[in-house]
Order: sequence, then C-alpha cells, then structure tokens
Amino acid sequence: HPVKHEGFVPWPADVALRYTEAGCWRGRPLGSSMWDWSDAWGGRTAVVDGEQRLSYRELAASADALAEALADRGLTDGDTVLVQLPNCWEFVVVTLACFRLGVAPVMMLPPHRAYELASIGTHVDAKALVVPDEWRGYDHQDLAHRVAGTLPGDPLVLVVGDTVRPGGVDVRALLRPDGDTAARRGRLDASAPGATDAALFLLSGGTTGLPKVIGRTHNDYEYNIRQSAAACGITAETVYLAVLPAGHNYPLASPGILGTLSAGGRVVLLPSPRPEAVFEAIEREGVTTTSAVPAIALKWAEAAAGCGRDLSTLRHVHVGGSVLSPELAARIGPALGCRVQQVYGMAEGLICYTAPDAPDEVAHGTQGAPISAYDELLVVGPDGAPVGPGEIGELLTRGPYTPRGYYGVPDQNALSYTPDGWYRTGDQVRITPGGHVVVCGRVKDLINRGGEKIAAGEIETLVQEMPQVAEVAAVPAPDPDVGERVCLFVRVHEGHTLALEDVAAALTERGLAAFKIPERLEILADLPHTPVGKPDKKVLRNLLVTTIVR
Ligand code: J2J
Repeated sequence: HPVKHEGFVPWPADVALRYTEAGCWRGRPLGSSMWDWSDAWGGRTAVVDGEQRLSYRELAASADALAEALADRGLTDGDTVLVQLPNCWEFVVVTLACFRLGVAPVMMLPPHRAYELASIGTHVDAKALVVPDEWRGYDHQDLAHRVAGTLPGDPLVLVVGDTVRPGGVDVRALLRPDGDTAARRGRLDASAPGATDAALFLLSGGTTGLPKVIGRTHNDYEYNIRQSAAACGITAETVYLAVLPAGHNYPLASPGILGTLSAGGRVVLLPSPRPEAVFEAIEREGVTTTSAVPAIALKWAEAAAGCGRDLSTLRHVHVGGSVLSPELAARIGPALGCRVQQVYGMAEGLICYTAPDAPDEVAHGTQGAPISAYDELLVVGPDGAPVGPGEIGELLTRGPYTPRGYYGVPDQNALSYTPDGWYRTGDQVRITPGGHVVVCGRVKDLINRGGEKIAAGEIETLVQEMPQVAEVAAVPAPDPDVGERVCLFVRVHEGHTLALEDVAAALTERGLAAFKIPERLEILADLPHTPVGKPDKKVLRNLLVTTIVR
C-alpha cells in the first residue's frame, strides 16, 4: 500500500527496513490487532463506562459494525475524520472502527471550538466530524454542523448521544453488532489498510499559529503501544483508569487505553479527574493503574486522606506531561498508597518511563528512560553540537515511533526536524549516568497549562487582530495550581485601552478553546525586544517571576 495521506512524511526506506527487520514494525494494521485481542481475551471485560461494559468480543464486533456502516456512508481508506468525544465507551469503538477502515481519526479535544475544528478540519480535509450531542452544557451538534458547513466536501456529522438531530448520523445506531459478525470480519480484513499508512493523527502542542498534526502509522503506533505496555508491566490483571482526555497520546497509548487493551486488561473510562469521582471509580472497579498530569496527581494526593474510599488496589500512578519536582513526586505515592511512575512523552513520538519498581531517586528525580532500544537521543547545545555527558541541552530524537515530520507543513518541518530526520523536542534535558532523562526546561515557545499545550504564536496571531493591539507577546506565568497560565504582554495603540475581558471576549468570539484564553494581561508602554526585533520573552518571563508578581 502506498501512503495515502498526501503530506505525510515517511521514514527513509533503509530506516524503515531496519525497523521491520528488528521486529519493531510488524506490518499489520491496528484493526487486526483489535481482533488479535478479541481472539486472545474474548469474554473478558475490555471497556467499562459507568453501567456500560463491553467484552473484547463485543468491542471488536461493535467496531466492525460501525466500520462497515461508515463505509456504506462513503468513508474509505485514506480519509480523515475529526473525533471530538469525551472519555466514553463510544470513543474506543469509533477509534477502532476508524483503524479498521484505514480512516484516520484526528484526535480533537472536547474543549475545542470552531476555530480549532475548522482550521484542523481544513488542514486534513476531514470527511466527517464525530461529536457528542452535548457536553458540559455545550451543544456540540450545533458546533459540528456549523463547522461542517465551512469545510469543503460536505463532511458527515456523526453524533454520539440520545438526541441526534436531523442531518446528523446516530453513531449508537450503527455500532450494534447485529448480523453475521464473522462474515463482516472477513470482508473488513479483505480491505484492510496498509501498516505504513497513517492510522491516526494526533495534535501537536505546537509553537506556531499553524495547525500541526502528527500522522502516526499502524506500524509505529502498534510498536509504541506494545513497548509502553511492556515498560509499565501492563498485564491481563491491569485495570486502567482513563481520566485525562482520551484523545491525548498519553492516556490513549502511553500505555493508556490501547496499551491496556493490548495486554488483555480492563479500561475504565471517566470523563473527569475530580478526586471524588476518581476515588469512587478506583474502589468500584479495583483500578490498579492510572495516569495523570502533575497538577491532577497532586490534587488526588491532597484529597486521598479520609476520602472514605478503598484505594488499596491502586499500584501505579503514571505522572507526566509537565514538570514535576522531586519533592512533589515524593508526596504522591505515600498519599495514594502506590508507586509513582514518571512519564516524559510527546505526541511526536518518544516516550520515557521510570520503571514500575524503580528506586525512589529514579522515580522521583528523573522522567525515565526510552521504551525502545532503537530510540536515539541526542542532547545538543545552542550551536547544534552535542554537549558533554550529563550536560544540559536541547533534546533531539529519532526512532521507530517518532515520525519524520508533521503532516503537510514542509516549511515548519524544516524548523522542527533536522535534515537528518531528528525531531527537535524543544525540551532542555540532561541524561543521567543511568540513562534516565531529566527535563530541565524548554526552549520552545509554548505555555504548558496543566499538561495542555498552548502555542504562544496561535494566541498572539489572534490577539494581534484586535484593533486596540499594537504589539503582543504570550508568555507562561508561573502558577502553583496548573504550573503555567497564559499571560499576555500588550502595547496598545495610542488612545486605546484593553482589559483582560476584552481579550477573552474577542478570542471566544473567534471560536478558540477556553483553556487557551489568556488569564493575565499586562499593558506595557513598550515591549522589550531582542536584537532581531522580536519581543524578548526571556525578559518578559523574568518580569513575571520578579517585579510584577504580587
Ligand atoms: C516535563 N515536561 C514534560 C514531563 C511531557 C506521555 C506523557 C506525556 C505526553 C505529552 C505524551 C513531561 N516533564 N514528564 O504525549 O505519550 C512536555 C514536554 C514535551 C511535551 C509533549 C505521552 N512530559 N512534557 O505531554 O505532545 O515539553 O505529550 O515535549 O502533549 O510535554 O507534549 P504532548
């Protein structure tokens, strides 16, 4: 099979051959893996969402039913669909149905709005949108129809929920595994996509205003899942609680939902990380493993004492996505009665874990080691030359599950990847003598708000459109709760004023997700500049930690 998604950047042929010969890439699409899991674990419970429970066999049969129904409605191998669902059992069925057909889901997040859906949808030429009917008081059907109306090719609106309005397709009605399951399985096997094709698209935290999506192949994602499950000791006894938004690489495949399913474990889906709901789910389902960003893990740690729930089944909490200090890391395990495993990962590929049984100095003081012997890590200085052992520099990486470029943005790829195919992580790290990565800082221009990445450039572009604004810079403001929040520094045009509420109103009007809306505004008579005339963000960041902080 050729790579059908135009704009997808493949690995060089010799490298691909090496990964195949090494056994990293198995040459099978993820939809086949789904049936492997079903054949191995058939009657066991695969997915739990409240009262809803699906066995492995039901999961595979439902995904096949939906796949065939979507094919009947015109979706085909090589298409893309925007998937914007909260953590629910249908998310898993939809994702697997897409894998089965070779239709690549683009993993959107529930807080995304018209701006994100339309720009990404245009970029990937989406053929359908999958949304909840409503979620947290917001009408996603309406949003999806509005966005679909602006996209070329009249994409389908697929709706998960009880009240599907005319014009939308009722997903639940399509995924009932009626009829001859075996025959359907055979038909879908016969038209399965190629393993070197894009299986799914993940969103990048990104640093520019451009939508950046990462195409992950069946081959590379299956390896990512397999190695992650192995590195974390996931087995058929694992009960994994997914509370982070399932469209993130981390809860999806590090090892997360797919890693747990690959090992025969049970996935419990919860759409909220609220401590009470999480503790209740842990007790009810006997959860052994879950994952969180530091801000959430710390909330759980605070709330655990006297919560009145039995958390004794919990063995491991994965913590990653943003910086965690050794002091805070040391609190989480004792508070929750489990071990902490740190995770340093990225939707672009590379994933590192501390081992499930790592000693405290590793589990608390490092972000772990890569999952593959074929991962290449290079730490370079500002001149691009490798630094000495143990020294701090920017991490570059290549490997069997780190694609060689973003989808369809060659200019951006020339900046984010070296000519030799190394991905510039934008993270500053050092590597310990034991081979563990320690994240020390960041050179990329983004705000990490409790693990959600916000591209400074995206915010600046939109704020710059406001008539009051002469110049703007978005920088991270340190925050005790979520780590960082978006702070805007603005110079206004003469005679104008600007308030934070004005910015919030303008960006909301543009259809930007609420979590990206700036939470602090500082008006300056002039912005400090670098020698090349760009706002000097180092100076601005320092202003926030020194003089301005109240
Ligand atoms: C500091 N910064 C971290 C950590 C990620 C597993 C886990 C996380 C992600 C993720 C992921 C960090 N300490 N432990 O995809 O599969 C920051 C870095 C990194 C960026 C990637 C996974 N873990 N980070 O967070 O694509 O800056 O992936 O480059 O959202 O998060 O962000 P993202």
